[in-house]
Amino acid sequence: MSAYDTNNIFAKILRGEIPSHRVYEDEATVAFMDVMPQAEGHVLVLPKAPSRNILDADPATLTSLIATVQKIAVAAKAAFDADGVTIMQFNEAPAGQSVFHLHFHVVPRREGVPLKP
Ligand code: D5M
Repeated sequence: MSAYDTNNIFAKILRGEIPSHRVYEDEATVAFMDVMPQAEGHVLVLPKAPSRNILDADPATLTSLIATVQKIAVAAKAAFDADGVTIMQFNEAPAGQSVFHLHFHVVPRREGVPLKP
């Protein structure tokens, strides 16, 4: 597995070098809107700690991250009046990862509405 690249786009967002629509932040985690949403209200949740993906993340990072994922899932479901929430997370390019800073996708879902590709 490659090393963490400090110039990945989410590292730049965390450093404030490029803009994002931030919806949540605490001492360990950040959440912002996905620019290519697969459904209305698609949020990305990531740790501030520099993990490439779940394969190199330490347990403390994962503990705080999953707590924020749950908070965002509950909030997004309510905010978008959704019927459910899809949570996705990809590790390395063959598995679908395109930005190499650990993140979870939190996607509010409505009955009968498929995810956009
Ligand atoms: O998904 C990476 C996700 O990151 C993908 O859904 C698009 C999104 N993305 C890419 N650039 C940005 C910026 N600048 N702001 C917000 N969202 C962004 P992956 O899980 O790596 O396949």
